[in-house]
Amino acid sequence: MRPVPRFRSPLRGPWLTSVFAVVLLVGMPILIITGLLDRVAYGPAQGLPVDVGLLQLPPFDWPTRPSWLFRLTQGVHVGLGLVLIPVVLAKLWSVIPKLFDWPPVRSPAQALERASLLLLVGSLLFEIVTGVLNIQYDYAFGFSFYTGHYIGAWVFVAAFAAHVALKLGTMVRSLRSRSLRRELATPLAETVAEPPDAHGLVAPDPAPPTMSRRGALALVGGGSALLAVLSVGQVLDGPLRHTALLLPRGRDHGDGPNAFPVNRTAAAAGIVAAATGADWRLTLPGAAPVTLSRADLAGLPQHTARLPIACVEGWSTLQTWTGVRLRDLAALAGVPQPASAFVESLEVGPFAQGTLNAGQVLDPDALLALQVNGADLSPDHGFPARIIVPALPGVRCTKWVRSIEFRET
Ligand SMILES: Nc1nc2c(c(=O)[nH]1)N[C@H]1C(S)=C(S)[C@@H](COP(=O)(O)O)O[C@H]1N2
Ligand SMILES: [Mo]
Repeated sequence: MRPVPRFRSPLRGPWLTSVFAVVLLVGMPILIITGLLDRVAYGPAQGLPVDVGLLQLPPFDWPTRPSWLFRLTQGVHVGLGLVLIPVVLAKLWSVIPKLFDWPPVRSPAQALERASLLLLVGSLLFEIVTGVLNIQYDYAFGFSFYTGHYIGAWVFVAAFAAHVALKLGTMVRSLRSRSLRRELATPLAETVAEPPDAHGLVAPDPAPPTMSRRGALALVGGGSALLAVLSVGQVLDGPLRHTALLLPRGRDHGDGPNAFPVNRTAAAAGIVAAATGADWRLTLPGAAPVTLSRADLAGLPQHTARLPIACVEGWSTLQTWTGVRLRDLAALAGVPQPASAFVESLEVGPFAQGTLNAGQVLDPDALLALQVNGADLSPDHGFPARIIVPALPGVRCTKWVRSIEFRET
């Protein structure tokens, strides 16, 4: 392949590209698997707006144990996704001459390789942009984040698998061409270009180095470390939350029992005080519908559990919730062994309803919570009552609950 004279960095070459590649080869499968698991956690019952056809995952019931399961898969997915961004950008920089490969098509095989690269880079940038915008709350795109990010992920998985199959041998050979330990000991003054390569990555007339290879690796690693430090606070509670500079909801939430992140405030959800006052009733629809006031609920046996809320945006928090067990409500409604429960909120909109599977209803810590940390729920956290279930994605922990229908089939 003809090298492109325009790109003259003496650092560019198959070895450096392969170092970034091997990091991505380890990181991407973890990112993909945690992403798909999160999708399963949302569940087929979540009623995704678009039918994804063959890309539907085999539905299995997301478990309720360990209670931190979703907190882990979601935290790893968002955290690792952020940390890998500098590596992705560095790897793209390292292969930039390939984008200017000329003539663009020389053989059917090479055309196929270029097309797969276009899909690979395109889908990866799409996943990064939609993912980052989602955790920053900016649902700026005109399509559903869940569907877009999911379909983009499958395009990426296919292109990534093809790319690994085509390049694995080259990567291993290139990694063996130099010693990492020696590179880490090589200062700027002794930095020279890699020998000319068959891929056209190495500049034919390299410019003098302005940075050593170890400097370049430190720059990329430092970028990743900085992203890690700025976002880890959102998944940890306590004072570290103040360091979550990248996350708009990750930081300060005042004092008191209800001082933890709010996804959407009561005002933003259109919940008016009149609807949650003395006239509020919980309805359990069925053959003989049951209606309960908040005082009725408070008079039932109460159970307390320490459970996380983990949001798809990446933040999470562990709190102590008190309320009525969902399985007690199911028994009250005359459906002691429900196959599912359909929950509706006072709110109108995309978060207004959700379905729980049998395990999520029957878990002894699955609650219709009335209190958190010993105080009544605040309006923003779902007063008069909200769903909280171990390992259930935050988005399904419906606030301002109006009715729960326990279903036999
Ligand atoms: N009715 C309703 N319930 C809701 C939401 C909502 O917008 N409306 N947001 C969900 C999301 S995405 C999350 S992460 C949790 C957050 O709960 P919190 O705001 O009490 O922390 O509530 C969930 N329950
Ligand atoms: Mo969320």
